Amino acid sequence: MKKTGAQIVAECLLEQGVDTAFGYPGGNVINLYDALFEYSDRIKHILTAHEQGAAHAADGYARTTGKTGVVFATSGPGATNLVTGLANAFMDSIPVVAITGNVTSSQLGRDTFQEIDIFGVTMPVTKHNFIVKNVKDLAKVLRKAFYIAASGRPGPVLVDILKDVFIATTDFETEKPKTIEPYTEKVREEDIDECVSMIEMSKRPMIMAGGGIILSNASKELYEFVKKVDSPVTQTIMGLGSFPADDPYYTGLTGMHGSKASALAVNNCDLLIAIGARFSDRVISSAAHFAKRAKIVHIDVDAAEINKNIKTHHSIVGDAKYVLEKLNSKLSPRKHTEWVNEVLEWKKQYPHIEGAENVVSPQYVIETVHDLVGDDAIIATDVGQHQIWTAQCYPFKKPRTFVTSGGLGTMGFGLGAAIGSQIGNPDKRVVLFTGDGSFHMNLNELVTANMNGLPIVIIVMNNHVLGMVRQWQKLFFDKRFSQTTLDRKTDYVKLSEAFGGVGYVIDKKEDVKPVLKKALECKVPVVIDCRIDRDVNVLPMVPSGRPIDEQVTSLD
Ligand SMILES: Cc1ncc(C[n+]2csc(CCOP(=O)(O)OP(=O)(O)O)c2C)c(N)n1
Repeated sequence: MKKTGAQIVAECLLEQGVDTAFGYPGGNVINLYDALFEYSDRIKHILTAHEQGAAHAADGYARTTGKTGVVFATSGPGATNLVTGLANAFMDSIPVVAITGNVTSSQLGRDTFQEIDIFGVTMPVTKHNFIVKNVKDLAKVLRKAFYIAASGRPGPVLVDILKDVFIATTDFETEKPKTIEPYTEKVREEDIDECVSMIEMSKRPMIMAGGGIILSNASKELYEFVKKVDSPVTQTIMGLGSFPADDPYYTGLTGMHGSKASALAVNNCDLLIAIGARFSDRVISSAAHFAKRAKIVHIDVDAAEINKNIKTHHSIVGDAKYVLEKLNSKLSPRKHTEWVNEVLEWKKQYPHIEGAENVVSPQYVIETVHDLVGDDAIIATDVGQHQIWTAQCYPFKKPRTFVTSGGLGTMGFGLGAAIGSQIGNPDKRVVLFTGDGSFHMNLNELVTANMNGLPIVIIVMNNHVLGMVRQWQKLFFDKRFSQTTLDRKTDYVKLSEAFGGVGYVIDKKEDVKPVLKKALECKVPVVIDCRIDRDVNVLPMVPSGRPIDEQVTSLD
């Protein structure tokens, strides 16, 4: 049947099971938006305030639903506004398909109004990208884009489509999407056996779970593996929720702001098994000192990650779920009582650093939120101290309940991501912890949350400073607080009301629970101005490049 390019885009989305997309219209996607009008009963379009917000929303939607997020933008500034969002998804391996319009073929290369080589611009921040100049290629390219975004190591894919391609017509037949099989090609029986025998020889094993566990839906298999190996387990920030935080084997977060127990366990184990983790600098700090008494086994879907940041002794390239299933089937249960007890003792000896009593401590606020919303809620964050406090003390128990910008560290990610999470999970509670700096970057998206009646609870951890940078200035720059004191005059209650929502203030400890309870009863977005002390630090912390067990535990 003959269809226009614009209709083909919509048909291909339906084919891929897409029922929700985020975006913002403009001249070079006007034909696409015109076609979407006809599909509005099957494809829900969420109009954001800004394309960056749309990209973060598509990203949050993908993280929490396990589906591919979709975002549309027009050419030029619309497309460039997506760049941070795409880079963010790229760094955290999140499947997103971005569809942008461009000028017509006859205008291409003439610095036409709103012309930008978005294909070139996004090359380093996408897993793959395409430019479509002929309508006959469109369906094939879109199908490929969805396949690439979600297969192997997921990531964002951009499809740039010339305006005349949206208008031109061609024959179109629906096709069943290619099933995405887990990546298993490189997993050899000998590799599994080698890993099993390394585990059998180990007396002090340690497991490090990364975001790859969540992406491959391997939490159940990880749980079985941990119990079988009888090993303590730590998680990277991207791995949070892949293993239940209340399990006795869990030693807490790893890395720069990780727990002391995790750092000691990593640096005293004789076998470190990292699964779906990429040994980022935030995790290993100094490669020379990381897991220095251990043989390292790296299990990852991306062969390019092996030996990139750390030299490993053995690796298995493949889908985490599949590899863990294999390992579990071959492994007989081990016992490492003495080692596990030693690690548990560290856990007792070095509990995570609590906030001060009788003040609105961020830790208390975060723990109280958990008490009120339970284990199924989705917790999003922005970037800064509030993000790390959340990662350290929110007891995540389930995958896809923590939404944070791990790799890129994007301030302004949180609100868009929370919106995408709530749209994708209408029956779940979504709470956003943000900082006064981060929130101001993209608070325009309050309009989207309100327009769509999303009951997101937004907790601004208001310390009146760019806390994380200020903390570094305290430690490394002799307290010269250059441009990190905000003291903004924003009235968050009025701000929220201006957008159609509700606002509350928390400025003493007794307010925390009642205000949160009231906020959770609202059916509209709520902004809470949660006033905390500007001198609360994120501790422990490891100065960059130092061994992870050389933690700073006080900045005074
Ligand atoms: C877009 C962007 N710009 C700058 C930074 C650098 N940065 C990292 S944390 C931080 C401070 C965050 O302040 P705030 O959002 O108030 O959170 P807090 O640390 O106070 O909890 C800054 C400026 C960043 N991560 N992202």
